[in-house]
Amino acid sequence: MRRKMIGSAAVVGALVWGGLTAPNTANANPYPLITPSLGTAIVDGVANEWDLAEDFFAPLYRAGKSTHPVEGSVHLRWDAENELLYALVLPNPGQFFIREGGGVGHDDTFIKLGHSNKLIDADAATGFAWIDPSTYGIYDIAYGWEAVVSLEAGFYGNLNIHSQTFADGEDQTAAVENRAIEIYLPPFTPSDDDQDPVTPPPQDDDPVAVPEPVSAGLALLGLGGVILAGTRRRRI
Ligand SMILES: [Ca+2]
Repeated sequence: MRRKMIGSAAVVGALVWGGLTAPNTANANPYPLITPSLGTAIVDGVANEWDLAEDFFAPLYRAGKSTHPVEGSVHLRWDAENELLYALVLPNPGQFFIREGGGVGHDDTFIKLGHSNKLIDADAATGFAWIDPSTYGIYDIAYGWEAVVSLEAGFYGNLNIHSQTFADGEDQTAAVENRAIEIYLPPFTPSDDDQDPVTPPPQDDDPVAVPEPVSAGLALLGLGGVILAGTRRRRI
């Protein structure tokens, strides 16, 4: 019986200990593999602020099919505080995107949720910029593009990024896999540096003094107790 009680106490102790020391998972990211880099960018058609490896998010496939050739890459940064998603979309090295011409229009270059909720396309007056635009035969071309869109934090299962590229001698659709990939945009959580410091209560440098009369009174009470105890002891 005692062994059992000891065992139970040990289990309870372990639970308490575990509860006190378990990592705090309340703010843990549930989707780390589909979360873009955190940060911002400048949508100006110059991509030198991007880290292509660190910010890589997904490939672009011909016709949006992962069994087809890769035609480019999507790089993303998430500004959680302002709920802005920045994108850098690039063709393969040596290739280019078609801005317009040959049946391709500016509305063929876009970021959508699903097929109909367009967040931005190349016609946008702000929040979109081509990289190194020029011409090639009948085409207006560019070597990539930057864009920024406003999105609420959360999980999306249908991010659709699309551009037209030129490969194997003709224009090709380049899109994320199945034109719908998952992405998680974590909510903004202020870092410790952003929080207001806790102001400690004012401290009085002078030590707290015990008033003299009280101290004297306590001493007299103590002396009285000693005398009383001695008196009782003599009577026994
Ligand atoms: Ca830029």
